[in-house]
Amino acid sequence: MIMNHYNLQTALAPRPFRYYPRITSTNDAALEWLREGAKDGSVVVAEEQTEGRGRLGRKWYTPPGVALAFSVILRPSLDALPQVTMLGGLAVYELLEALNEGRGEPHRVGIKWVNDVLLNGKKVCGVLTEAVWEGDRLLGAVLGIGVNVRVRFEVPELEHTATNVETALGRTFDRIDLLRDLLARIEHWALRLGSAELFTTWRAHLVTLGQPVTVGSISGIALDVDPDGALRVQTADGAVQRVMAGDVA
Ligand code: BT5
Repeated sequence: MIMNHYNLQTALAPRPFRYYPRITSTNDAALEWLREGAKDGSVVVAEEQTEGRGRLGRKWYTPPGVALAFSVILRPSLDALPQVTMLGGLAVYELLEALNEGRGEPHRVGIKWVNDVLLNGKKVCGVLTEAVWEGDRLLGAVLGIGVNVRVRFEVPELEHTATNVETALGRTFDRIDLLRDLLARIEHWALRLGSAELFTTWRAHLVTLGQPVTVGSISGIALDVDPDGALRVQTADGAVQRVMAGDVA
């Protein structure tokens, strides 16, 4: 179903939300709204992003009508901030697991440290958290989530690494239904931000642990994650290094 203000209203009420048929990035609009005083749980949704972004200035591809691109405004405590990204990946993980429950075809869903959700080993979702500060006070955080529902990847750099929900699960989905279910899961975990339960559940679904990894200049075995999200990597000399951010290759 094409998104419009009316059918989103039906699915998202009573949350405050803003809908854009086309926008640079839903995180841009959400960051602005957060500074204007948006309530915790407010949502920005777009049909298309012209400058969707990932981490470190990378691009996130969001063509019109085939993806979910949205941002949720949260007001976590400072201690809970690292869990906002975990929350996003976990909510998408649970949604994808639930979609195939009771159906024959097994599929593998997993979270790749730190922010990718994989279906059958390929990236189906990315999560980008951006925090807003006033001096050293945390005003809030924007949890941006992109899910490929039926996005096609003809571009060479993505065709082997990315997938979409419909291809991987072999059936079609209504994006508005998916968004409604996902927001319910996000709210469930948002109430538990800062809890050991959120961390241990996220950790349990990480496909990265026990695997050989290279993160920046560090190579070794991914041993574990710390509650602040850092990855512990054991290098060949036996030393264990904590990595806060980066890409696992
Ligand atoms: C991410 O960054 O994975 C975070 C993506 C967050 C997107 C959401 S959409 C709503 C909100 N508004 C935004 O502007 N952003 C958020 P990172 O780990 O840096 O991965 C980026 C890399 O993923 C790119 O360099 C590509 O290689 C790859 N990529 C780009 N678009 C993709 C897509 N649609 N599906 C899978 N991989 C993609």
